[in-house]
Amino acid sequence: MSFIDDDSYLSQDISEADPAVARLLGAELDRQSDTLEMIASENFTSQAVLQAVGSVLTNKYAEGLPGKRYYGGCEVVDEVEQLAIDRALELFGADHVNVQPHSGSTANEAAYAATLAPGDRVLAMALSHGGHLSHGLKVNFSGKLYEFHHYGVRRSDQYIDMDQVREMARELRPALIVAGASAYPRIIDFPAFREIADEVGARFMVDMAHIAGLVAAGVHPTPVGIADIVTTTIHKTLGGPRAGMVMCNADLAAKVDKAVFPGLQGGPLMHVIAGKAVAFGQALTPEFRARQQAVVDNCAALADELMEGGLDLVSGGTDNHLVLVDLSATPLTGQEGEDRLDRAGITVNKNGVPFDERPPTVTSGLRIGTAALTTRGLREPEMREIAQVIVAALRPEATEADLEALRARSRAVGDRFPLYPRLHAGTAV
Ligand code: DSN
Repeated sequence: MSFIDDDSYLSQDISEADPAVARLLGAELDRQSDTLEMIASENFTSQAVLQAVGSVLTNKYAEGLPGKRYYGGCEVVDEVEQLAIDRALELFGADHVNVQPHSGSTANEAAYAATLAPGDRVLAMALSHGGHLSHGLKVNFSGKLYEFHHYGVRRSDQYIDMDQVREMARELRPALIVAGASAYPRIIDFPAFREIADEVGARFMVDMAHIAGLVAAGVHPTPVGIADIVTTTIHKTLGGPRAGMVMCNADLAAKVDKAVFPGLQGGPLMHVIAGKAVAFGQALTPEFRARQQAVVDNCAALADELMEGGLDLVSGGTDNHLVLVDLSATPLTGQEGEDRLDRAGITVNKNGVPFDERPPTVTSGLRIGTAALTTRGLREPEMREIAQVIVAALRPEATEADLEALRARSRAVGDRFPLYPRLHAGTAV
């Protein structure tokens, strides 16, 4: 039997092996194509990354690091991981990187393990002001293992309150200060954080997950070389596979590597590390840098048009890839806003706004990002049109029929920018 006639367990196409899952994969491809994806932490990764992540590297155990593994047969995956490491270092200019963390949370866990002892004091941004659950939320491992305290944004302009950061740092003398956010639309002043950390003798960590692509392209100041340790995901603005990594100064290298393995993880996901290598290679190109600039320009155009339409934005605008719409002055909650935009063909998430009086399950805000649609090819004219759709959908008097018409309008915008045409045609592996 020739290979191509082989219909054994190992060679069956998913459409034969598991029609139920195959149908769902097709349905999700259609959903992503037929709607406008504006969740600020999402992106479309390249077909090349999808191929790497769907490769035979998923079969391989490779506990350890390149050249120092606990398994045989690692000569190929050693080269893969070394490529990912070399490209990450070229992209961000760090002393050291560990590319094995499975996620952003694991990367943060490793960074804490490398810099803290259980019970140590940490100062980080409050989740309710735009931080992240792995920055010390009580029900998260971070909040259980370490003594987190939280700073926030000023009521007056909703920018990070650096005076509060300094006062809290002086009073609490934390072992670590963390900067980084999942819902903050402004540039973070890393040198100002560093100065405070130095004054109180704290280590300084940055979780740049949301802005990593902007940092790689030089359209947001880099924390690398300023912070002792920098964590990120790979799949947000950076546009790679769903995963994380940790970069650090040379003095923390061994601690970071040990924290990741054997501290937190067993075998690294070599197929995902191959996807990281591909994504970093793509991020080193001038095309990627131009696209990251477009992400920011698109977001500025979106913000401008949303405000023109009468919506309030947290901090009055944006410097990066996301805006936070504050619905407090409208009759709508964040949940209702999310539902309405969903019906209008635009996918976003409800999000708390600073000093929100509604619970996190409802919220008074919407987080809207431009990374995914920019990758898909949309530019400022489309962003302005989408902002008009958003404004119309959030009008209190908008009816079901209006939302239906807006959905058709969103679909028409998206249809001008086909997503993964080769996957739709079934010609890609
Ligand atoms: N869940 C991510 C986000 O949406 O920002 C952060 O991990």
